Amino acid sequence: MTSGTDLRPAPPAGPVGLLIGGDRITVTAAGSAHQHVYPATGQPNTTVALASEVEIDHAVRAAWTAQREWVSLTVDRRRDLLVDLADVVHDHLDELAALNVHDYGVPVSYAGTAVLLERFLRHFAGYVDKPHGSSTPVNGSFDLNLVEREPYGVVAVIAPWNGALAVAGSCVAPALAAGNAVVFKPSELAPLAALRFGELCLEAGLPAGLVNVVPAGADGGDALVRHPGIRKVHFTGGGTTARSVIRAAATNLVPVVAELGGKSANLVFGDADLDTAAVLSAHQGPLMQSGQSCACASRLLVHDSVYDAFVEKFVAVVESAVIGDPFDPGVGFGPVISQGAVDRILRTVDDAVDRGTGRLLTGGRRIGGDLAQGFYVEPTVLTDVDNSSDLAQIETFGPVVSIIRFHDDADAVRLANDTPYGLNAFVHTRDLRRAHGVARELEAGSVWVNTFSDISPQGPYGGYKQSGFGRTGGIDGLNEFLQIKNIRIAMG
Ligand code: TXE
Repeated sequence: MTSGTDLRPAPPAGPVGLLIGGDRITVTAAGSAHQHVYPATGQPNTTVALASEVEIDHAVRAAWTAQREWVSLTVDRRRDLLVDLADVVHDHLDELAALNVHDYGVPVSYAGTAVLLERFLRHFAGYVDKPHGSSTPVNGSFDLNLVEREPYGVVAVIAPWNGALAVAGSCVAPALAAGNAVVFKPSELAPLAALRFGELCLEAGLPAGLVNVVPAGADGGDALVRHPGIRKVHFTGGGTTARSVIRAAATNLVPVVAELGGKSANLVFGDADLDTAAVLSAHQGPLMQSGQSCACASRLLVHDSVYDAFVEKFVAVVESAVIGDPFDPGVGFGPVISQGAVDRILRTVDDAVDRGTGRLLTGGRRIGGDLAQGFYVEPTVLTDVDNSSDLAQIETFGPVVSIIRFHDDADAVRLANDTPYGLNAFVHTRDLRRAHGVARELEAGSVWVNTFSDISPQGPYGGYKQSGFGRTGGIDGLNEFLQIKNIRIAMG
């Protein structure tokens, strides 16, 4: 391993427990636990108790008690508590970034999700003491008609392993700002940073039970969604799981917001700044979080006129990635989440090469040497990819990018939209008319022009098509956690 390993913060001593109503529970009724494996070494680093139906019920009950206390506080007090939480998160950014590394091996140089968490908290704290409702005149009467926006009460927030802190910011923060309590279920594969966030909520002075953190797998997650005390579900994860969640939510007809996967197109036009586009595309493609991001620009569409020149620049940037120990601040590329992910990613690449649906330009192998024990896969680029192939149509969720050639703007839009997903799209051009025109034609919830997916608390984020529905961020993200009541008062 490179320098810096002797400075690594130790993982939490196991067993890591649940946080329910302010209590830390390390032994669950079902006694189930997850042996957490550190992806950079393939070695176990701690054990995590997993919530069963019993603990889920405790968490929902604790949440209802805390929610009633939360809404008994005035809005200025609630606002100030969320600001205090943002301050406490700020004071612990390094610790949270280190826990992210222990969770899923993301390089400490990418502390993005911890920083996002603070930004979202500050943003949504600003909504708490602002008007949430309105009044309207009514036909044929002088009655007083109020349109109120009220919290649901207790909501479930379910996070994927690659972004628990980002989901804490984009989902838990607005839920609290709207007056709800939260039962927050991180993935069993990455619970550490989420649990620490729950403790920071207590340190900031939020009522115990307002944020309950219950690591669990599918069973615990299903019990949470089905619990009669849950009034809304915010799910972030893959489409297959989303279908299970939506079916379970139908039990009590509970509304669901789904933030799902993507197979985002990244369009490089002939007039683009190729050097900048190459750097942005490498970062947004195989390098950021080793491609384990819903926003991964995994389909790189390049205009004929600049194809050879751009591909050469792009591959050079990809091959310059600094690969190694995620705790080394100089490292930008870390492992993938598990052995299973290594196998799945390499199988995807091998299948494409064997079927002739893509030609390997770089990567495609597991990384050996002193990283052999970890789950490291080379940043991988294939060219001449068939856009209808599995490689181009199925989310790889790893450091693999497919390059596809296009001839004109219409061809680019057609290829980009030829996917069941619609989460992000990226456009590189100097032509303002083309940027606007293509952005409007792309079937994606977020379009990024000459930049990477720099998610902000202000901009609504979410999917078209099978990338999900509902939004996080901004007033749209807040309203996902408010329900509307119409009150009409007769005035005689
Ligand atoms: O998802 P999974 P993962 C997507 C990304 C990829 C996926 C990777 O594109 O598709 O997330 O994350 C819990 N009932 N996004 O592998 O397997 C499970 O324990 C209730 C999109 O974690 O779907 C975990 O906590 N819960 C996103 C969560 O569901 C269940 C950004 C997700 O698990 C369950 C980041 C069940 N039956 C990743 N089964 C975006 N769009 O912003 C599992 N879970």
